[in-house]
Amino acid sequence: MIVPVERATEHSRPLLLVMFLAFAAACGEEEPSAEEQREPEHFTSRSELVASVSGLETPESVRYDPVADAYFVSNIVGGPGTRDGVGFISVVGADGTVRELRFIDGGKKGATLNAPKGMAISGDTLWVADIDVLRAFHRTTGAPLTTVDLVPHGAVFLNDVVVGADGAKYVTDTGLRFDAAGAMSHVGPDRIFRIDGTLVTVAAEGDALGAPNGIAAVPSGGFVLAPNGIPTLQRWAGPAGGSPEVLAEGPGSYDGVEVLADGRLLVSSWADSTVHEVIESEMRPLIRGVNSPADIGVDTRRGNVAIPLFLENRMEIWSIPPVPAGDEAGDLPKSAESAVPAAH
Ligand SMILES: [Ca+2]
Ligand SMILES: [Ca+2]
Repeated sequence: MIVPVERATEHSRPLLLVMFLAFAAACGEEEPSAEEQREPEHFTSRSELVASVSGLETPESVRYDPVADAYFVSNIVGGPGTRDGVGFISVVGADGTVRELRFIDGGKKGATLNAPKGMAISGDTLWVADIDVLRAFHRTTGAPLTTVDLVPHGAVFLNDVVVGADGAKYVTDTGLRFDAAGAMSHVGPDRIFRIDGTLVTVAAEGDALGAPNGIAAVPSGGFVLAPNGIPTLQRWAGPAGGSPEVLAEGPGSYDGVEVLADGRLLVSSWADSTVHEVIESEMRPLIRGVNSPADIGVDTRRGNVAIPLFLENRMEIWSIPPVPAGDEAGDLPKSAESAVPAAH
């Protein structure tokens, strides 16, 4: 077991969230001791804390908008699978200043949001995964634009969305269900949907996806997948590329994944409350002590990473340090670029 469910109960966390963790725990390996969960004294992060942003409500995902120089932050408010009509999207400046807490607010101005999670920006459209639909809003006004209903395609628990090199949207389906009491189960099917205009197809499906959570596009083509249910970070060439392959092994219970300009990857793990960096196929801790780190977002202007702390209703912004000196020697194959063949 890797996530301390008992500990969460002690702290009177909502049952839903405990159950959310329970899934991660059920899929993990060994539960770290309380000692291991604390910041190890010998560990000195190369990252520095830039800001801590409070006032959020079950923040699940962060997406940086380089045009606005701000982060969008999705707030679930309530259960992650509950169609309660309550949820909102915040705009937070790059320095951590909340510009507009409820930029898009479920139930207001024609907007519907139930349990918003992953987001992607395409032109002036902000796409938001919301349980079993993909919603589009205007990036600068927040006005609702359109909704792509994935219910007819069997969507269960949409989690993250990204725009691929081909311009289509790719959405992970973690395959989780919650009953009336808030108990969670993984029912599958694990899927990645592809949405091209109004055309929806299943681009990947099967247990090999390991309850897919985070997805990031690699500039040269293909994707990196951060599964919730297996400890393997994966590379996936795309719809024509077959099954995902092993990219790196780590603690599991992954949520967000980002590809950096230098080819490194950042991936968050609930299992050890850490954001890891991946250089080639090696995953190692970069930022520790971040409790329930959900879907991270990277400020590409400054080289910062924003980490939503799902269970703490806040977000932290940390600096991303350069590649360690020892790793600069030689021709360092870039993690993502080398692992994922270009999709042609
Ligand atoms: Ca909600
Ligand atoms: Ca997620």
